[in-house]
Amino acid sequence: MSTATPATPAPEFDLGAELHAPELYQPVSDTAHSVATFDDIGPREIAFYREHGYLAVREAFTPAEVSAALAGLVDLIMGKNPAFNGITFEAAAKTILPTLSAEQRQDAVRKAWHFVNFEPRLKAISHHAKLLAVAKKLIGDKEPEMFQDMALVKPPRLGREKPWHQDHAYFDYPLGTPVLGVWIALDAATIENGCMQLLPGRHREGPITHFQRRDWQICDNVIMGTKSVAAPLPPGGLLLFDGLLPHGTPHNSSANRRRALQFHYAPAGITKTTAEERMKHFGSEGKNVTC
Ligand SMILES: O=C(O)CCC(=O)C(=O)O
Repeated sequence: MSTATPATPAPEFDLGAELHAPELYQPVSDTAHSVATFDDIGPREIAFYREHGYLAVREAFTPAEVSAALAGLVDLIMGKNPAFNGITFEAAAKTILPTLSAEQRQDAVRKAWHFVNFEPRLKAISHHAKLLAVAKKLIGDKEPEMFQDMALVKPPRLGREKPWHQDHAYFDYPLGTPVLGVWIALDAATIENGCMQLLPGRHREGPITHFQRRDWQICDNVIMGTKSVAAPLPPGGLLLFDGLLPHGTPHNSSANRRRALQFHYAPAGITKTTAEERMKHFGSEGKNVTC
């Protein structure tokens, strides 16, 4: 694994926001199953993905591809494309944003959204031929269509948790649509800086009720005490995961950056359903459950 990327020293932030209970992220193992490259994904790996709901690829992209994607992301964050306004900052940094230098603002960003049409270097990685070929296999040999692009930045010390959830709970696609999440590490992702944690195999249990708490999430009580698998990755490594796989990432408690890209793919041409229909499966209304 390559060295972690430390941040420029930034002011102390008031984290104020609810920090999660440490017991929510207790990986029993940091050995998410992985292969070295896209070329190593054959029928056995596809079968592993179907059974466990994920597969990691340690060296999916070359250092040059990672550098290009990172440079594209940093340019967007630094405001080099004035037409792009898809940056969201960490809530805890909002009040002091005007006092931060451009470099320090980089370490206050939480998310960048909908950027592929503004930044060719990010479009290139999201449409990488080997990635699309694997995506096609994982969604049932259908042409993949990317329907969501985001960068998840999780700044040092400041980057908040992304509570446990199933991505399908956010998407108005009919249940049964094969949704593939692709999470790409641009920095070394470690347990300390908030790499992905997963509940392997639990995608096969179907939708789990979500609640609006720290986020749109699975109830903490459902997760508390459950052993997870962590998926640390080197820069250029990626995680492929099923849209129904419960996953989450803890607060970045380290001094290192954890910048990642996340893309979602589904078969091209799927007709979307409605939010009401989604909530029948993922919402709590009428289900006699509390959180
Ligand atoms: O990168 C992260 O911290 C979490 C990403 C994630 O699970 C999501 O946005 O759905």
